[in-house]
Amino acid sequence: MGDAATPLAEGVLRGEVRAAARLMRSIEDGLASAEAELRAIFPRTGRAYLVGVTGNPGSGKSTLVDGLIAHYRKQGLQVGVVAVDPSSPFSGGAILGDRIRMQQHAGDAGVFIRSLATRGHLGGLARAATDVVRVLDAMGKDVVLVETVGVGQDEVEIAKLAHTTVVVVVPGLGDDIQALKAGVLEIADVFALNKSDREGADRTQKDLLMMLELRGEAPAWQPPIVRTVAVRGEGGAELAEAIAQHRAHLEATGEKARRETARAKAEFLALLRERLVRGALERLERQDPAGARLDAIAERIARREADPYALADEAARG
Ligand SMILES: Nc1nc2c(ncn2[C@@H]2O[C@H](COP(=O)(O)OP(=O)(O)O)[C@@H](O)[C@H]2O)c(=O)[nH]1
Ligand SMILES: [Mg+2]
Repeated sequence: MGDAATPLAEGVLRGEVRAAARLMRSIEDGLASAEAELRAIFPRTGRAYLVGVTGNPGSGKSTLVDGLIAHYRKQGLQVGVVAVDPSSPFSGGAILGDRIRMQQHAGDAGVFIRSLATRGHLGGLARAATDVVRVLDAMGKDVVLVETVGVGQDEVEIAKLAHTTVVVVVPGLGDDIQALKAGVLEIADVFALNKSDREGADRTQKDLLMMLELRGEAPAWQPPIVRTVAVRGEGGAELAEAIAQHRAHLEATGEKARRETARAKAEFLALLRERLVRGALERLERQDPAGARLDAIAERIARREADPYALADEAARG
């Protein structure tokens, strides 16, 4: 400890908000200096319980997250929140709305909320989200809630970070329930059927149940469907209870450790891929500092002067 080379890590491990905010900014900006700090905090991470909340825009994710924050704070737990919305500009719509919805917690030192948007992340949004969650973990947050819009591949990647993933659905899906992306359904550990004050909640619940039953052989964990009216705080306690039960299931079956190992493998492979590609591109650049080497390769392939297999082999070997 006391390593002057990683001043932000020192602050983060002491739970300092300012150091955490600065490190998150470096992560989001893709600064190379962030990596040393992340390495320094890594041994002190792995304590936080990660809950993903995913679903379509407007389904009530932020309102539900707000209720969960209040619930966990009442239990005396420290809470971190990462709201990921790649579709919104940094200062714009959804994220600003999220901030307003969660601002009742703004003065609470036991809550840290961070938004992530589209700015230049080197390793992509999933990479940045992983690292930001890690900072919250190192700060001593007991629970970290990750809100993502359930649309793209990036979001499904981010959802895989979580120990428990809550998929938020709303009434009126009706026959369109198939429109729920199969990938999103597969990651659901708990369903929140939000806006249950609206017409069609019974029908949607039935459709969801049927779809779950169609999945064939009895799974070790059947995702419960919790009806909520997030704007009125209804069903929040039941949702937290369903999350707690899923956590107990993961811990009792050894599945929690298996998920963590699977996640570690995916992260290692992603980093390895990134480093190998970066290394190869750097070698190409050294051969031609003007940066024309990559273009020259592309042109040779396009003109059928060389095949991409051979040139990729050559570039990989260096
Ligand atoms: N009628 C109704 N409206 C809700 C409910 N939960 C959230 N809303 C509203 O739905 C809108 C979107 O909510 P928000 O939490 O921002 O959704 P997000 O985009 O998924 O994060 C807001 O106007 C909420 O007030 C609910 O249970 N019932
Ligand atoms: Mg939101």
